[in-house]
Amino acid sequence: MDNNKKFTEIKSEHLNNPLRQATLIFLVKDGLVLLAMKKRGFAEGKWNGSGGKPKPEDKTIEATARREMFEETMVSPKKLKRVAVLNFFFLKKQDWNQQVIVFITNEWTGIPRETEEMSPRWFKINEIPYEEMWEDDALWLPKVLNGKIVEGNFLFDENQKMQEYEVTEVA
Ligand code: 6U4
Repeated sequence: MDNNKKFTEIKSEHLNNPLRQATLIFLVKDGLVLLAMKKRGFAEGKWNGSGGKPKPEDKTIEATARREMFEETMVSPKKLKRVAVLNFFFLKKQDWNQQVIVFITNEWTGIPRETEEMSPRWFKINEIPYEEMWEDDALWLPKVLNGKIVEGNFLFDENQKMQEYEVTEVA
């Protein structure tokens, strides 16, 4: 079966079987964006926003986003703007399938610090190191940094190479 057909089937299966969720937050100010290098586990060695999976004590996905950001970079975001809902499907590693809710904020308290899990660094928005990030980021991050709200679906193979994608601007 070709990947395109498979992609359509995988997406429709998940209409009745919601994906587990995860979060991402990007701090943005004065033409800079905070990225963090993941030091261990899933996505080790990639620059990304800060985030992770819900814990039972999180009442909302926004609470997860705030808790993860504080644990990983010691920063507490103020108002969060929800800018993307991204569904990631893996052909061979279905336990990696996830829906990532992406937020941006330009107000926070605290100064980003290195923690056991993440090493944060400010990048100019026009110097984001897309070649050292998840392959999908180049497709949606420029849009959300430009004020767009997006939805996306992405299919990856077992080597974390993207096979299929669709990104839609919703506002
Ligand atoms: P632990 O168990 O603490 O290591 P936790 O931090 O809860 O894990 P983790 O690291 O598995 O969760 O969360 C995955 C993180 O990776 C989330 O912030 C979402 C992000 N993510 C997953 N797939 C992504 C992708 N294709 N592109 C992207 N971010 C992705 O930009």
